[in-house]
Amino acid sequence: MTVSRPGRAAAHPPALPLEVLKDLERKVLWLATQTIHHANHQRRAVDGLKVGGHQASSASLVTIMTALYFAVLRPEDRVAVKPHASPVFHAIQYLLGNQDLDQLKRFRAFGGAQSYPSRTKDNDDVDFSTGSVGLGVAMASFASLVQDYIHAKAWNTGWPMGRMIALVGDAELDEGNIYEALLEGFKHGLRNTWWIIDYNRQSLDAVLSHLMTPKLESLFDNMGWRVVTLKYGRKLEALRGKPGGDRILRWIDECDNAVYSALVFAGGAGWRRELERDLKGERQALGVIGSIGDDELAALMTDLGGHCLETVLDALLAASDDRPVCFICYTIKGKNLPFAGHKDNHAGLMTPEQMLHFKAANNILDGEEWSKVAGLNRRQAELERLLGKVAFNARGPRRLASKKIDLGPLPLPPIRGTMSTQQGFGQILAEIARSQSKFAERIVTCSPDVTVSTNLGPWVNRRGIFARHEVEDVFQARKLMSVQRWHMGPSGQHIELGIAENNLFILLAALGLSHQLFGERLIPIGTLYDPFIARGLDALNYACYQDARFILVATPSGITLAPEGGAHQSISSPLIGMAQDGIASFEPAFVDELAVILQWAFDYIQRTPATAKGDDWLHEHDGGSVYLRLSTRPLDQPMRDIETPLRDDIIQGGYWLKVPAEGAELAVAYQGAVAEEAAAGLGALLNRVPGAGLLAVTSADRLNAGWKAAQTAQQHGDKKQSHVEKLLAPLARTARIVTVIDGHPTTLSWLGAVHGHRVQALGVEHFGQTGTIADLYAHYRIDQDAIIEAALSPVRR
Ligand SMILES: Cc1ncc(C[n+]2csc(CCOP(=O)(O)OP(=O)(O)O)c2C)c(N)n1
Ligand SMILES: [Mg+2]
Repeated sequence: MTVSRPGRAAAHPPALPLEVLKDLERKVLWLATQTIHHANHQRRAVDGLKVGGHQASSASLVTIMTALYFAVLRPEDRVAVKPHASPVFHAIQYLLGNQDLDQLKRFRAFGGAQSYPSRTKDNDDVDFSTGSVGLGVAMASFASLVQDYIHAKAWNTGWPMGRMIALVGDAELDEGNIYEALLEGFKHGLRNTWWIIDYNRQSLDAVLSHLMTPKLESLFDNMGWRVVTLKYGRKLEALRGKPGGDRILRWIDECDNAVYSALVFAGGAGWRRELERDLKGERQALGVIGSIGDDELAALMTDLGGHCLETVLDALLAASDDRPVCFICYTIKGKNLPFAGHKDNHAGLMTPEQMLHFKAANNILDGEEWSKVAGLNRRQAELERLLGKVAFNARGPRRLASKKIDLGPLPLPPIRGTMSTQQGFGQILAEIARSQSKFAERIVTCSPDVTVSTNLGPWVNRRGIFARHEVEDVFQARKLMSVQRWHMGPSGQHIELGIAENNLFILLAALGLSHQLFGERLIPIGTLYDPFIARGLDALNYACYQDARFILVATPSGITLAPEGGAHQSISSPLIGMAQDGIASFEPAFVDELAVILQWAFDYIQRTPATAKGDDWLHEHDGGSVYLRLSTRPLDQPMRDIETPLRDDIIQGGYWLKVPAEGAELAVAYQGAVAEEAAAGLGALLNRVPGAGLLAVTSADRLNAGWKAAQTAQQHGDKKQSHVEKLLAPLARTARIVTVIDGHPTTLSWLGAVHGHRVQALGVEHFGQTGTIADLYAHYRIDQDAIIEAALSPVRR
C-alpha cells in the first residue's frame, strides 16, 4: 500500500516565507472567528435565532487553507471548500482583496457572505458551492473529468490544467455519493484531483470511530489514489527515535478518538494525569513529559499534522504529478479556540468574554477587529506587498466565460405516423450527430447505464464514447455483429456512467459549468429514467443551485410505461419539475413540440444571467437548465407546420389544440402522453358541451411561473397578463376545466385558480399496478371515460 508520510522536500518553495504564512494563519483564524462572532451578535438580536456557530468547524481547516491559498494553489486550481469552513474562505479572500469587509460584517445576513460557499450568491470567486455534505467532494472529481474532456479535444489553449480539490469533513465520508464518485473516477482514470480530509474525528453529533482510519487508507489506495497521512506535526515527529519518544507516539496511535478529544479539551493538566497513569513505570517516556510544563505538553500532544504549517506545506507541495491524492490530515475541531476537542462544539460559539481574551491573545486593539495587519507586527504596505506575491491571486477572480454557440435550424427527422417523444428525441439527436456543425461538436451526452434504453444509441454510434485514450472495440475487431458501434477515445462525445444518478447530476453540474470553470462551453445532455430523478434529487438541486446549464431528458415516465411495472412509474416528477428552481420543465406530447422545445432549450441553457429585468417572468434573459419528461408511448403525430405564435405558445407552456368558443362552458387540459385520451374525451363531449376547448399544456411549470410572476406584477399596478390568463380568458366564468396528466393531479389543478374556474383534476396518486396502458389508465382514472365523467358530473355548490 502506498500510504506515505509527507515528504520533506518542497517541489516549489512558496513565494512567502514561513513566518509570513504563520502570521497569515493566525490572522485567518482571527478573522473567521470574528466573522462568526460578529454575525451571531448582530443577528441574534433580530429574530432570536442563534446563528450557526461553526467556529470549531472552521478552525480545524485554518492551517490547511492558509497553506493552500497563500502558498500552494495556482489560479487554474479549483476548490470545493467544506461547508462550515466558509468563514475561513471568506476571510482568505478578504485578505487577498477579493472580498469586501461589508460582506464579512454581514455574514449570514441578507445580501451578505453566505454561510456555505456559494457560486451564485457569494461575490468572492467561489469555485464550487457546498452545503449539502458529500456533493462538493464528488464535484471536484467530476470537474476533473470535464477538464480532461476539454483538453482531450485540444480546445483549451489559454488556460492550463489545474488540480480539482475538495476540502472534506471527515463525517462527510459517511455520504454514499462519495463512494459512487470514487468508483466512477477510478473507471475514468481520474487524475489531478485531491481530496484533503479534515480528519478531526468529529461529526455534528459525535466523535467518530477510530476503526475507520485504516479502512480509509486502504480504500483510497485500492482505488489507485496516493494516500498521504499527515498524522503528526513537527514537534511530535521530533520525538521519533528519541528515548521515550516512540512510546508517546504509540500511545497517541492507540488512543481512542473520544479519549483524545476529551483530553484536548481538558488541556495540559489533563494530558499529564492520563499519560502518567498509562505510562506508569516507563521512565523514559515519563521523562519527556516531566521535562515540560502543562502548556507545552498540551501544545505537543495536539501537534497534529493538519495544524503544522510546515508539515502541510511539505505534503501539498510534494504532490506534483497528476495522480489523485487523498490527504488524511489529522486535525482538532476548534483548534486554538476554547472549546477545542469538545464533542459538543459543532455549533459552539465563543462567549463575549472568551472573544475578548482571544482578541488580547492576538494583540488586537479595540476598533482593529477587521484590520488585516493588527497584531502581526507588520506595516500595511508590507503586508500588501507580500500578498501581491500570492500565486493563486495572480490572475484575479477566475470566473471564465465562453461565447454562445449558435445552433442554426435544428436538423429534424421526418415527423409523421406514430412516434413517441422518446423516439423523437433519439432521432433528433441522431440528425444532429450527422450534421457537421460546430454546435454538434459541443454537445456532450451522459447517462447512468441507460444510454440505449433512453434512445441515445444512434447518437453514440456516430459520436462515440469519451475516453482519454483510444480503446479497441473488441466486438468490431473480431468482426462480431453488434448494433452498438461505439468507438471509444478522446474524440468521443458521450460519457458513459455506471448506474448512479447522483453521479449523473454532479457530472451535469460540472459539464454545465465548463464555460466558467475552463473557459469552454459545452452543451450537456443527460438521460435517465424519470422515476430515478428522485434518486439523485439533492444532486440535481445542487447542480441547479450552482447555475450549471444542461438538458435533462427523463424517459420513460409515468404509468404509461405500463408493462415496465409499478417500480419504474413516476408520479411526483412533474411537481419536482415545477418546484425545482433553476430548471424549466416540459412534457410535450408530440415530437414537433419536442423539436420546438429543444431548439429553444439549446439557446436557453446558454443565456448569461444579466441584471434581472422586472418582467423577466420566465427567466428569458437569465436562462437556466431544462428538464424534458418524455414517454415511450407511440402517438399519432399531427400533420402541421409549427410557426410563430404557436412556437412561442409551446415555449410559454401551452396552446389550444382546439380553440374554445367564446363563453365555452368546458375545457379539457392535458399534459403529455394522455393527449390521445384528452382528445377522444373532448370529441365525445362536444355534442353535450358545444364549443368546449382542448388545451395542450407543454409546460405546467412555465405556465404557472408566468402566472405567479404576473400576479405579483399586477399587485404593483402592471396590467400585463400572463400566458395562461390569456389562454383561459375565453371560457365562461361558470366553465369547468378537466385536467388530466399521467402524474400527480396537482400539476394542473391550479389552473382553476387563474380565473376562478371549477376544476376536476385527474391524475395518478398511488403506486402503480402493472398492465397495459388501457388497464392502467382505466384503473387510475385518466382514460377517456374518466374525462367524460369528470366533465359531466353534477356540480356541487
Ligand atoms: C446532506 C447533509 N446532511 C446533513 C447536514 C448537516 N450537517 C452539517 S455539517 C455536518 C457534519 C459535519 O461533520 P464534518 O464533515 O466532519 O465536519 P466538521 O464540522 O467536523 O469539520 C452535518 C451532519 C448537511 N449539511 N448536509
Ligand atoms: Mg469532522
